Amino acid sequence: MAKKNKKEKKVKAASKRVVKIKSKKLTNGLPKVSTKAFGKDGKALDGVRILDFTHVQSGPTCTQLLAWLGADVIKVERPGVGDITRGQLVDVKGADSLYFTMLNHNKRSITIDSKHPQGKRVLDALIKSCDVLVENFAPGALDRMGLTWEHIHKTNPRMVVASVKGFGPGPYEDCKVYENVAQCAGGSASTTGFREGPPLVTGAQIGDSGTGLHLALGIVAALYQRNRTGRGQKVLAAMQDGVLNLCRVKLRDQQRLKAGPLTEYSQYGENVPFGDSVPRAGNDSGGGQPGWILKCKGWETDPDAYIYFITQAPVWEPICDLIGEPTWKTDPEYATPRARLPKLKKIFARIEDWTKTKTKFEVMELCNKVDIPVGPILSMKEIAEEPSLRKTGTVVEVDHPKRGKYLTVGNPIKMSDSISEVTRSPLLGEHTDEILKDVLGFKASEIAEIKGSGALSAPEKKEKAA
Ligand code: CAO
Repeated sequence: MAKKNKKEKKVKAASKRVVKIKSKKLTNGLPKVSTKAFGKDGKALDGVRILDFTHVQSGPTCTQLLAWLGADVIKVERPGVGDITRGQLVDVKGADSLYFTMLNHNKRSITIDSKHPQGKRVLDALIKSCDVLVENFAPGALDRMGLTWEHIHKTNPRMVVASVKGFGPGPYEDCKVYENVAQCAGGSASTTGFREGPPLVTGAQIGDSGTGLHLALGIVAALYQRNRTGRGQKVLAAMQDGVLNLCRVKLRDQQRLKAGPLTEYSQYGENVPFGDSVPRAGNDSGGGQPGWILKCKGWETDPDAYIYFITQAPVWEPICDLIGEPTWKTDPEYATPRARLPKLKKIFARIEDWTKTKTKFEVMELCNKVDIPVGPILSMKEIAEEPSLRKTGTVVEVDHPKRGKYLTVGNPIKMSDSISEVTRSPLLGEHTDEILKDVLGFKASEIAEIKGSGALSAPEKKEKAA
């Protein structure tokens, strides 16, 4: 009997193992499917803690996004000063600037002098308790603080160390870089603007915010890989690389030049020869469907009374009907995309005669009814007042204790099971005490010692000699 029992137990244990293995196979190693309502089971990056050593725009864009996705972001700032943007482009005296508040939502702030021995002690404690360090200091600055990759990796081998730099390894790797430098070095400026004019930078912050987005993706991927390997890694997003990635289609065109002129550029229709590098293409569309910006009713006084109009080939007939040129539907001079290419300037001038009789919103309505792709040139005022953007949380009103209510751009990435709420940016050092106590577990006596050392406060200003 005892023997039988033993055997039964063995079989049961084996079958349990099989069930376990089978169920693992069934769920692909993932936990059971949540039964909670979508949006009620936490956030995508819950449990991830970020040591945010970023400043200005590129780095803060990245960590703000991670905070919206649920990470606990602890922003380390220099005592007394903080992120330099707090005091840049100030519009409300005594309050953090919009430059700062709009890039640092959902974060906590601690002030630490990273070069003070007690400051280093706090930083090491943060390195041990965080999953990711994100920084965008000038090249070498992190090393000069003593926070080399070797030191960080030894202190916390699981930590991901993510950096924005202006350039990757190469001749410019030591350079300090701001937005427009990156736009120029990444190929955007040389391909933006009109052929007869100088290179132009664009209003979209593709160097700063664009690179911050690239870095955020690298961080999330590194955290995913860490689930398998158990270790952290370095993640680098160089601003030149980020801009070039966004200018990918222009490097495409550079290579197409070898095969002959770029026929979709209006320069081709105007019989202007191409040189040996991609020219500026004004408002030509980057794809194979010709497009241009056209005046609408009121353009004489309203600088934004314009519309982007795309003469997409499949909707050529409705375009002809709308603008009152029905014969162009069958006229061999206009009926095919190839026949139209050399006449784009004339065609757009004719379409503009029509758009000038309507507001940009009337053009939008009429064209969309027949599937013609058009884009009204929306001013920032119009965007700020657009009810649908408020409804989706893309434009959000936030309350701030020192500046009152202001508008910001919320999380542009909408997830059905990780809902972002936008909370205000922290005041300088607002969370220093709670981080020392609750996150790092320092005792009251240790906190007093660290604070007493001056590592967390601004050096007192020396009195001026009489
Ligand atoms: N405690 C003590 N020192 C601190 C500190 C802290 N909490 N935080 C920063 N510092 C120190 C740094 O250690 C550095 O000192 P050293 O030069 O002695 O090493 C110093 O502050 C200045 O840092 P920085 O060189 O990064 O700042 P900067 O204003 O001179 O340059 C920028 C700014 C943006 C040009 C440079 O950081 C950079 O090139 N970053 C990488 C590219 C980037 O992100 N550019 C986008 C900026 S947004 O347009």
